[in-house]
Amino acid sequence: MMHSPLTLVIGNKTYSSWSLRPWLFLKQMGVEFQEIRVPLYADSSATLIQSYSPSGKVPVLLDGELKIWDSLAICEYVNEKYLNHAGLPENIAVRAVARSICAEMHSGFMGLRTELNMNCRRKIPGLEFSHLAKQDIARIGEIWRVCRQQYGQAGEWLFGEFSIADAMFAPVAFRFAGYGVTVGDVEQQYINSLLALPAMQQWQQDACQETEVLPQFER
Ligand SMILES: N[C@@H](CCC(=O)N[C@@H](CS)C(=O)NCC(=O)O)C(=O)O
Repeated sequence: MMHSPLTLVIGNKTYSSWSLRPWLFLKQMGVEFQEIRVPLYADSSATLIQSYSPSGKVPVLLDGELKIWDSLAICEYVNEKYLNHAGLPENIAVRAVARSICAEMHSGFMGLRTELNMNCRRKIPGLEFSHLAKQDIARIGEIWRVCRQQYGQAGEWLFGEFSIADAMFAPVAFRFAGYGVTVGDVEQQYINSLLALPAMQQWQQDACQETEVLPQFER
């Protein structure tokens, strides 16, 4: 059997939302890869991650000698090199919208990230969130509604077919489910689609097998 040249180095599946994004994109698009898991914030983590990743962060994709770090850069690279661009909408204007929401996710939503950190192992509904986090939740709902309604007719994803944009927003599905965030029908249907993916279920099952507990993400 021929080994795939690709290796994706990821963090703990329980906590590492940045790792989930390219992992899901590769799985969903049928790109084969080996996986190396480096548990985060342990004594040897920094040295080990640095040996793979120039940024000292995961995820990082190894393609032979080439290292591609950062979730979005990995998805874009795989899309160009292995998918003949099938991972983004074909139409240039729609593709620009898809890239805009990927960038918005990648560089924003600080309230959501800090107060609703991803933790695939637990459910804690009923928390009170700050105004900032509520604004983020509302904005994500708006993005999903607009995309589903304007560009999503061809399927169940933000742009119809599964794309990088869905991978970038996938951790939000675990977050909203875990924190019991109430959303509208369109958004809930989209969350259900994400949570029903075999790859998402596999990620969560793997997370539940992990033994590390990082108190900073368990408040
Ligand atoms: N912008 C980066 C963020 C990567 C990131 O923050 N990774 C975290 C784990 S989710 C990490 O490696 N933390 C380890 C550390 O900072 O020592 C991306 O999109 O990949």
